[in-house]
Amino acid sequence: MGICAEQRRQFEERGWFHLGPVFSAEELAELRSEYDRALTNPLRIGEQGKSPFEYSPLLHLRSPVLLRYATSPQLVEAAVDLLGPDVRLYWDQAVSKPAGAESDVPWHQDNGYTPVEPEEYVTFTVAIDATRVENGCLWIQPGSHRDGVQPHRRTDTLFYRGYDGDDPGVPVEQEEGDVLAFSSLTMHRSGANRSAGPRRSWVIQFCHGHACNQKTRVPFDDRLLVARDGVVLEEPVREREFDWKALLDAGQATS
Ligand SMILES: O=C(O)CCC(=O)C(=O)O
Repeated sequence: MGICAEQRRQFEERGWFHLGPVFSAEELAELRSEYDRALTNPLRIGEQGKSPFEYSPLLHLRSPVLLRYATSPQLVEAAVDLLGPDVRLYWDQAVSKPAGAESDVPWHQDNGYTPVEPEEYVTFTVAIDATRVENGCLWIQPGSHRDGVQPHRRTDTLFYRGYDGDDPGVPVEQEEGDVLAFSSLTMHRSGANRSAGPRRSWVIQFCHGHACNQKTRVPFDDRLLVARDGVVLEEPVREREFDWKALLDAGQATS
């Protein structure tokens, strides 16, 4: 399906766009129930004195159903349009804010964690529930992707902080099933869930096929190649074992 000219313009100018509801109602129902199943035993991440939200990395390794959705042509074709003909599934993670979860995800750029080269990759956030300001939707600083990677530091949670200024950004609400696409350089955060219902999101990231770790120069050929020469692969391949346990042991539990 890919992206249209207006979506590309928004990506380039503001750093994000709505890809739209790419899954049918039946698909979304299957995805939601599999997400809930995969999210048993999540990490609980909370700022000091605030109630936590739930976090779980790499659902696609735990569920063949979620692997199928994460590598679906609807997402991969859009990633090819944004990144080029060779694309890898770089990472995925669940961020689930149950009713009353008070903790924020602080301002950050996704490339403020592991330094990826090329620096711009893409994040797709699937809204499993509609997101609103009240239930902790994403907030974005428009155009921040044009300022390059900012220094980030660890917070007292697993998440990093890359901005301390007073730019409030703009809320970016999503309808149920909407997929929000944004740059790995776009500064974003999310707030508390003050509603009575859950706010579940599934974050899926794609990088260039030839991407590597900017510091170590090690290529990300341990991540699934999902498109080659612009063609979505029916059977994604990885050239090298993905030792995700070592990453998690080293404290890299977020993208
Ligand atoms: O879904 C959220 O609340 C924030 C997720 C996020 O910022 C991220 O995964 O990088």
